[in-house]
Amino acid sequence: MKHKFLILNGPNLNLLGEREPDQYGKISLENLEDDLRDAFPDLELSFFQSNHEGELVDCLHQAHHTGLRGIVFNPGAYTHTSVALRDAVKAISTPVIEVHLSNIYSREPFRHFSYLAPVCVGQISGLGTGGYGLAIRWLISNS
Ligand code: CA2
Repeated sequence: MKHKFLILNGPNLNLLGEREPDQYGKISLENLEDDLRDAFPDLELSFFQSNHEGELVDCLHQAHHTGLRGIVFNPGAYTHTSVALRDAVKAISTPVIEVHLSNIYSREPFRHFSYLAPVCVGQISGLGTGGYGLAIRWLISNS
């Protein structure tokens, strides 16, 4: 049976590749998803992106019931604002890795704080789209 993982992306990440390439790279979210499917053919990867906080909360709750081995989550700007997403991650037993394309610690001070980091198993920040694959590799070996 294939191990299942969820790749979850928050607000504005649907714009990936279309704007701000210097900050977030040139690859679209669709191409990133295709690249991950190609890189991990033995896994069952599911993908979800939403610009709505409640939909992300719902998705985390559902993940808890679908036998996932792990979740790779880029919460976008909700990283710095959302107690609701922190509570949702804390409420599920599925391990979650927080991923950021940019190095949030080299940017504006308001991005240096993450509500989610303390309830995630770890955080990858600043390695571009490569961070998603690294997070999956860690989850394969450790979850
Ligand atoms: O570096 C990251 O991955 C972020 O999670 C991206 C968020 C930002 O608010 C976080 O502080 C760090 C912003 C996502 C915006 O995505 C865009 C992608 C392409 C073009 C415009 C926005």
